[in-house]
Amino acid sequence: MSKAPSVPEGLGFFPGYLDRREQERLVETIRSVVASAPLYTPEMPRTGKPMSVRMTNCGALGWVTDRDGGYRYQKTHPRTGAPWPPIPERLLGIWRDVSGDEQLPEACLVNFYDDDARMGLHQDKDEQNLVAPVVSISLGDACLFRIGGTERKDPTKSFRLESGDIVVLGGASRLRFHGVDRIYPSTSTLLKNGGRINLTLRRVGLNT
Ligand code: MD3
Ligand code: FE
Repeated sequence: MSKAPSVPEGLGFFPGYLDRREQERLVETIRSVVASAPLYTPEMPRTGKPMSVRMTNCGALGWVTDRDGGYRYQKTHPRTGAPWPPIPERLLGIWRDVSGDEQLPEACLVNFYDDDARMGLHQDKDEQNLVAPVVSISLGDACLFRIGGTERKDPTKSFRLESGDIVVLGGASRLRFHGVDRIYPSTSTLLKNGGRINLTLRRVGLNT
């Protein structure tokens, strides 16, 4: 006898990993990142269509996209030209605790979703390193997260991600298509003005 696993292979789902106090501390930490590296509106490659999610980064490298340059990692903020601020020690600690990876992340993408923002189904493959896991931290309002297979047409499963949840995408899940279908407004009191923050910690370069 065998049955299909209820969580896709290679996906570590840790609901409620961060308690309220730790979530509040992280929000303060992210506020200081955003104070030096402001959220901005990224553009889709080629069309220049604005994304609904606003973004910034911390770490040696940050993920950016615009009409002319497309998806890429770079060392500086696309609006201010300044280097990204360092990844706060608190986030490195979470990475050490959950990633199972020996090396530290080089990039932390900060996604901010307002009530109407969403993220279409996509694969994360702009990293040279597609072996290291990605660690995702959710803060603020809940969302409906969807994850499929390695082909766009593969069947998908949906999960509600709540504030304080951590997802580790490794192994067979690292190249799965995934996206955020919707935000559930006013489902958390963590962010005074509402919305959802997602942090993704990543290794970008090859392991040395
Ligand atoms: C599955 N962010 O930034 S996090 C992204 O909630 C991104 O903001 C979403 O997709 C968000 O690229 C989803 C969960 C996540 C992150 C990376 C993945 C799922 C993943 C990489 C591979 C497979
Ligand atoms: Fe992604």
